[in-house]
Amino acid sequence: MLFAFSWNILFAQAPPKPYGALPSAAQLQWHEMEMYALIHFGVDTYTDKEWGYGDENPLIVNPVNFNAEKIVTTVKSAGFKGIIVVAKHHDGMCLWPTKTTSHNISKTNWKNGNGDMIKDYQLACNKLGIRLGLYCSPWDRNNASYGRQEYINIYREQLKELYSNYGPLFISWHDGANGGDGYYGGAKETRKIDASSYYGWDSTFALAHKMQPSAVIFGDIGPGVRWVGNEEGIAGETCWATYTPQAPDSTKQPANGFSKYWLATEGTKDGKYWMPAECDVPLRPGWFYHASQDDKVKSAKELLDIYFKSVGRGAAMDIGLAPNKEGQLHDNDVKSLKEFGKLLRDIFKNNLAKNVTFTATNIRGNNNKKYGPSFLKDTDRYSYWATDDEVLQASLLIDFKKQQLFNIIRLRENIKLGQRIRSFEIDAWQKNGWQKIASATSIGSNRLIRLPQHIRTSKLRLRITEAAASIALSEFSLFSEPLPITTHTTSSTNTIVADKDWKISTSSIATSNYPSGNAIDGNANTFLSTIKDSGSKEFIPQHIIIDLGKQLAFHSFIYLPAQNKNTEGRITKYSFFISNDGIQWQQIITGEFANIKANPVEQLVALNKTINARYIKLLALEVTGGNGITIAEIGIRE
Ligand code: FUL
Repeated sequence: MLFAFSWNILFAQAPPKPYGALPSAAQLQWHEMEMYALIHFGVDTYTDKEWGYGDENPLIVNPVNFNAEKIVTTVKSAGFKGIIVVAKHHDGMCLWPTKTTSHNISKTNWKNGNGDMIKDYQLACNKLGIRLGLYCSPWDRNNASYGRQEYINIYREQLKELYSNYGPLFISWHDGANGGDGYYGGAKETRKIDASSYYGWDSTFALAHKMQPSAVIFGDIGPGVRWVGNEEGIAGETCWATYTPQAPDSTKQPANGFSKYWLATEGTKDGKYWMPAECDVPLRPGWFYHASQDDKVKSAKELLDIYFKSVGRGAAMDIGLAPNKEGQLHDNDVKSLKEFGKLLRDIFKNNLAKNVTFTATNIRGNNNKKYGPSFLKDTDRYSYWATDDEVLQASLLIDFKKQQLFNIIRLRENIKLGQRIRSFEIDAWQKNGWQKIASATSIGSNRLIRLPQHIRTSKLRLRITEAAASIALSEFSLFSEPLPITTHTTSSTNTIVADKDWKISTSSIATSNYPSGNAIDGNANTFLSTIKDSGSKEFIPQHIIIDLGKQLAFHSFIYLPAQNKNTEGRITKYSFFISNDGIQWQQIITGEFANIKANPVEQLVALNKTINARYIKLLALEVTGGNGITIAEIGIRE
């Protein structure tokens, strides 16, 4: 009898068994970072593009005032714990003196061809205590062997150079854009690859794991960290740290650029792998520097909003930074980043629940010392309040003994034991009764509740309403935002020179719900669409013509695709024409709206001279998918 009794107590006090997929040591460290920056610089910085074709002369690159330490210092002041440097983008130019291709930094005049930008960043990071990660684009529009096995060997050699000379890295970043037209050593052709099999990702991942064990691997399919599925920096309201990637074609293997990436926004409840989300979003509309976007830098408040929707949902926030032609961050960017850092420090410096007493409805094995709720107050992410194995619902009461004002609640699970909690609710004591003030689902490594307004209360209650296994919560803290709460506004598109007299006509008829007038109404939320449910699925080039009413002078034109979740119908290749009679047309430019699938921001095309014309025509040659085009706005700029 005595034996059975003590056995019971002992058993009840053993730590909870981990549940489901679990994080690795590298993933745990990554979770603790929460925020980092992604630095894009290269030939595109000088050509004003988002994707280089691969034929750029490296001599155009000359960042005379580049100072890695200065950039990393700014990054640090914003509260970021790491940077990822784009070592090679799709244009193929390597920012380190690689042996794998002559298309690299040594062919520039920067530091007389002796520079190594990645080394500079590595040294600056070491000095300032910031972690380094690298992004080496799998798609290479410069390399002659792209599309063949030979290129995969070159790509792996490039990774080997990076892994052996610039580590230890915290992340190896692999994006999903691949295949398409490019220079390819002068072939200038379109090369389609089978994204499911071409890259042989398993072998590349094995290489990364072996050479950089401290690094997580990022991609559409992880395996360490998944792309959240958009470039707005926003995770799902529900965002599970576990995920099971799926291929769009179930007979094939999912791969980077070949997955149902939209499922990654929420992740998979009880998914096969621990594969938390990273939310990447550029500080400006584009990833590379464009002087035309100097006044479109996201403000500190906008960054804060993104923080709540990424870090606040258990994901990481990855903000894109774009040094300019001199190799420096623009003053507007620096200002915004510094303000954001200050805002965060001010908000989170004082945990208002630090000195309160929590009362829990259940404590594992009744052992307050080992599993009691006082562990919710320390900053250790792995000390925790736990319930008995069979207790999947429990509440915590907080009595402030006075009125307390706050608007932010932070919860964390001890993720070493997996993601266990499924849903919870929070009540505040208001005029002699409980009133529900929040409810949510996933917690995982971090969950921030930002109430729509500050609340004053003397008692608070957390109710865990569903859990897959006993509760293992590591934090419950409260904060008060010093500023009035602002709602998120997306960076505004400049007003375009639209006029009542403008007339629009399309070669393919716009659908009745999305009429052509929407493309010139100055409202980014309405759009024209020629996508049809019936008829051929194939896209046939089509155009739209705008009669400006009279001859106007302009220097550039803009195109904004529909701002909805449907990625179809965004124009990727175009030609732009002008006319004065609507009959005889002159082609002014032909080009690419790069990265528009992942990042559907306003595209500004400089025409490099003053154009005088009454009619403009945009011919869509290729789209992201679907049999038509969408246009939220089209217009000209003086
Ligand atoms: C994408 C690329 O295509 C973009 O140009 C950018 O680098 C973004 C971060 O990743 O896949």
